Amino acid sequence: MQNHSNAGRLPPGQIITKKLPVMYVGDIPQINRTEWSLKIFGEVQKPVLLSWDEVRQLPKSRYTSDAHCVTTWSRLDNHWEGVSFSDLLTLVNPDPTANFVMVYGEQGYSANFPIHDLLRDGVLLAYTLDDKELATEHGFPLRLVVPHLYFWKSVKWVWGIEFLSTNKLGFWEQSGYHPHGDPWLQQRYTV
Ligand SMILES: Nc1nc2c(c(=O)[nH]1)N[C@H]1C(S)=C(S)[C@@H](COP(=O)(O)O)O[C@H]1N2
Ligand SMILES: [Mo]
Repeated sequence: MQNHSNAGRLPPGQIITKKLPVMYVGDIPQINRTEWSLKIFGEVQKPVLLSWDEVRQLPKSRYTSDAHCVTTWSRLDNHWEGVSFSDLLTLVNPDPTANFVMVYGEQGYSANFPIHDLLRDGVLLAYTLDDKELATEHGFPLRLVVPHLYFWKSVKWVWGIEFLSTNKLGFWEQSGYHPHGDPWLQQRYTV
């Protein structure tokens, strides 16, 4: 399946898939945008609770990136649109000691990051995929996209972003997934 233009884009041990599979634990939550909000809290100067309209009024970023699932599928060239993590960060002004971030999704899902990973190009809180409103199963209304880490880190149905001075482990990271998850280094599991 790999053609010339994909050379060097596939991390070791990965296989290309054409369609983006749907992966989740628990149930697919049905979220009403008018009742939904995004909470940004923790070690910050100014915690915020953003409504859907407020999120949509923030600067819009677009980024095309590849998704690499730890179960070995990769889907190339996903077109995402949303708010960049750096734009969200300026709203809350994190404390200088806030070197880590936990991102929370519905149903107890979460993923942990060193803050510098989220400040890289292409890290978005996305609301469209391939020019269409995010489908329910892909994380409607808002999902995280962190293209340079395994896709389990790209939390769907995001409701919260917490800034922390110490690193905690997220949902899968507590169950033996690698705390960092770099697909180029095959940081898949720790057990
Ligand atoms: N809230 C939540 N986010 C999640 C998951 C999940 O189970 N719950 N699964 C993760 C995993 S393992 C992958 S591979 C991607 C899959 O995203 P997709 O279903 O849009 O392809 O979502 C990630 N984000
Ligand atoms: Mo995954």
